[in-house]
Amino acid sequence: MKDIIFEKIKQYDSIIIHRHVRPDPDALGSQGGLKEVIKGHFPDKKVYIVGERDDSLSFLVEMDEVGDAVFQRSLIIVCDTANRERIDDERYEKGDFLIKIDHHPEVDEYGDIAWVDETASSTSEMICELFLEFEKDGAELSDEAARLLYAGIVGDTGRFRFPNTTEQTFHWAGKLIRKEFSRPELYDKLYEKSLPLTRLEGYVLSNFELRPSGAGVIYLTKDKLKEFGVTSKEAANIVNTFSTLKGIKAWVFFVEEEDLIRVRLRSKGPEIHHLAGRYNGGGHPMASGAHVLSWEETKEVLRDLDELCANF
Ligand SMILES: [Mn+2]
Repeated sequence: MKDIIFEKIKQYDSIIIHRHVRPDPDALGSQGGLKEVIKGHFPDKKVYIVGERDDSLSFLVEMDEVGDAVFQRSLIIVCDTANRERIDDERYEKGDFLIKIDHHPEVDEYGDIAWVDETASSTSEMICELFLEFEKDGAELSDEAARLLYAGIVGDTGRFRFPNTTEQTFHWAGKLIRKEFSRPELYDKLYEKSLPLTRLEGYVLSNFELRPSGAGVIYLTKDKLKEFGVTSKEAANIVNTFSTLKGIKAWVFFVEEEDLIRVRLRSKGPEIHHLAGRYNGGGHPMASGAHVLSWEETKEVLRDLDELCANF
């Protein structure tokens, strides 16, 4: 599959790379890293990355402006996005040829070619694998590509702590850190927290519930977020805040937004992605997202999570 993708990249003069909405470091790292890899080896090609700007992660990479007309003659590559609804910038449909590169469980088969590897820690790790094709052709990995891919791997593995971290992950991390970029600076920027978010974290730690099943739960209403001056998206950064609690198996953050309640699920035990799938969501076995439309419905989610934890 990697060789076919490399051939496709060779064929096109114009390539547009997408990723999922509400990007995380892996989405941006794989997207930006792939652009760097292609530009590094094929400097004459036009390579663009698209999607909404994310202020908190703009230190990683900035998006490009691309006119509608460019899409028709372009190869489109979508990184780190399991289903079509989550692709940022729907103009991906207008492209000449579509490639999906992803490590989430396959829930929506899209693309003229799809390379899905659930055993990869991150899409950034997959881009490292894809780089091997470039290397065979004489390519060198740039420092900037290494910085971005490393950030993506660090993001999706929780700094190499999550069980998705494999020998391959360390192999690639080892290669990437030989390049010139500051890891301390990268970590500082990835994990810095604002004062309001730190205060909210204090609130979460004091108020979450640990249930007899081993499930943890916290409710963050719109009013609560407003009181602390934190957005729902920012609150996503503290979803692991009580993960080290003794006896906890899985947990959920219910975060109220304008017209829905976001369900952020994490686990150290039972697989929770099927549960997420039943509530308009999906994701990885140990990290998933979903949403419901009422507080009433959160009770059903919690009941399901209790059952998973009790049976684990
Ligand atoms: Mn990812």
